[in-house]
Amino acid sequence: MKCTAIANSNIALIKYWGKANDKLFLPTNSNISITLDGLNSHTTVEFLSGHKEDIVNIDGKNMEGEKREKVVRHLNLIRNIANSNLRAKVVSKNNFPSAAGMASSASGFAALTVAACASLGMNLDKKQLSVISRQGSGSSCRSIYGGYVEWIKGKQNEDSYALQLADENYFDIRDIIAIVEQEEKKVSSRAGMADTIKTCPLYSSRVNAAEENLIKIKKSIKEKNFSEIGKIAEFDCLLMHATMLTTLPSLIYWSPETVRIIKLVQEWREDGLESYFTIDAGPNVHILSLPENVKEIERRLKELEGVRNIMSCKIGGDSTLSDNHLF
Ligand code: 2P0
Repeated sequence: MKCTAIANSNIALIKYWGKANDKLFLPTNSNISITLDGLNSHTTVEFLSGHKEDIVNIDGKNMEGEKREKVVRHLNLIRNIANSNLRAKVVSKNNFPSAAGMASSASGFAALTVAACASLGMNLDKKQLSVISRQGSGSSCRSIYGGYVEWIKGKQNEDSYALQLADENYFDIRDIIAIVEQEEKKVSSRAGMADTIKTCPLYSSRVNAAEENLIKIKKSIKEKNFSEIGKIAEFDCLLMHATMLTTLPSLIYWSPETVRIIKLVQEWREDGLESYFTIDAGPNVHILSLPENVKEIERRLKELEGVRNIMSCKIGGDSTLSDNHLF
């Protein structure tokens, strides 16, 4: 059966940066994200008899090497669960620049999981889908859900999963993304976080702080307290980047434009334009704000020379199946 799924990307407010178990993709700390409306991966999967190999086409290119292997490994996991040995054709499109700190692996593996499991006739609930998706790429387990999402770290396979804290209509905050570079990053998140765990002397302090900040931000989400949500998200971002900076060899994902925008956001805030930044493993800056400030933030970003593109996102919904097949 041919099945298609669409999944949105997400931006973490409390970050995932490191695995307690590399094989199972168990994170060292529980983490929280918001799902991003309109930044999505759209993926069609069909399992066919008579094929010798999986075909993986992403954004119009047939994948080879490590990128293809990641997808094939995930298909193997799903085939194992479904007790199938059929090979698959996978065609996927992202509507945003991949691999520049835009978390294409999150939406990509969530859409792949939903489409592939449906294609093999598995009738799974969202929690089960998040457990499977997590093993393709950790942050993708959060993209199974819309809204405000927690990934509970767990101790073994079945108890490390995502759950929805609140849906996309609960509290309207926006993510205005300043794209300063569109190129693929030199060190992948997967390799970077493994190096950080091995070499960063600050690592355990940040994990402890993340667990405390997670409790605090859940309270702020419950109270719909944007100022607290923003402050905690910004602080956790800086804590994560502190561990990246103090990894050997050093992981500096920022560009000069990144630092410029960080400082501007802090100045804007002092002048009454309330906004907070968060940054993934890349140079682009996500600016969190309330709906009434979006236009003004976009206007100010447009004036900056180093900003190549601006994308403003509402909080998005769950991953879904679709009839809009790509082949
Ligand atoms: C996050 N990132 O919480 C953090 C913040 C990047 C910085 O999750 O090895 O692509 O596939 O599990 O999920 C990026 O890590 O890594 C990530 P794998 P993934 O969004």
